[in-house]
Amino acid sequence: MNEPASRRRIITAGLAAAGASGLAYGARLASRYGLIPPDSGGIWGIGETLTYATERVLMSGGSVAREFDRSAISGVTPVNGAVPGAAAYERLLAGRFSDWRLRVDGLVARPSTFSLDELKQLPSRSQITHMACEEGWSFIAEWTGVPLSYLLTLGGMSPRARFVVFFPFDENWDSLDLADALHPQTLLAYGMNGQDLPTPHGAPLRLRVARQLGYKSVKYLSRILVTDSLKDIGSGGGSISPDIGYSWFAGI
Ligand SMILES: Nc1nc2c(c(=O)[nH]1)N[C@H]1C(S)=C(S)[C@@H](COP(=O)(O)O)O[C@H]1N2
Ligand SMILES: [Mo]
Repeated sequence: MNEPASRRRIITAGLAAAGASGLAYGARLASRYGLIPPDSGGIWGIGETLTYATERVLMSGGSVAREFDRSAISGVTPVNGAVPGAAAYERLLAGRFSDWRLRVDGLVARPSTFSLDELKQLPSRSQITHMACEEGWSFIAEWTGVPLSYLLTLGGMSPRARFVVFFPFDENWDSLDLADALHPQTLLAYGMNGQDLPTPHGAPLRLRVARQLGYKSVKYLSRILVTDSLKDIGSGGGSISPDIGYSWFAGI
């Protein structure tokens, strides 16, 4: 009992030493290649930088999340969070979102707003993917919507753009780097399992990011901002997550 325990200690100590120099090297590389996530200064520090940088280097070929057959769609679709209580949201919901507009602004040549009907007329994509919540539950559903890359191109995204920020009607704002924002599976979804997006799942429009945990898929969207820096938004960590103990990058 003692012996393996002490061996384990030695191995762990060795790994920690190797890990420390690896971390320093990794952090230098990450900084050289622009692989520092916006919350690297927070409690996640260097470990968070390495997770992000490793995924970005490993996945630079453009990996895609698995898509499933219709037969895999889950019968039960849990919900995270309450429907926003903001008066503005309640009013739009009562009017079945006919007055709702998505605002797209920031580093785009043509800042604009889109009604739900206008979004529905743009090219759409449907995909059946797995939504995994950090709380441990998950489900498979079909999502239909406009590829975010299409909308960004339509707006004339500036070459200075580095992040896309998503503001909902509640406090759960978030952002993506361009690798995820322009990824072909990143959708602005207005449909779920062949119907309009149900209210608790984020009506009228939500983000679907297939390669990250569920919390990155911001529901109840109101505004999309294209920016070159996240440091002046909220507490500067790129989303509400670092403020509440989760990391900005949630790749799976
Ligand atoms: N605006 C907003 N978006 C949100 C949330 C939220 O509370 N508010 N919860 C997130 C979390 S933690 C998860 S796991 C997914 C779950 O999506 P669902 O509620 O449609 O199942 O939505 C994410 N998007
Ligand atoms: Mo979640």
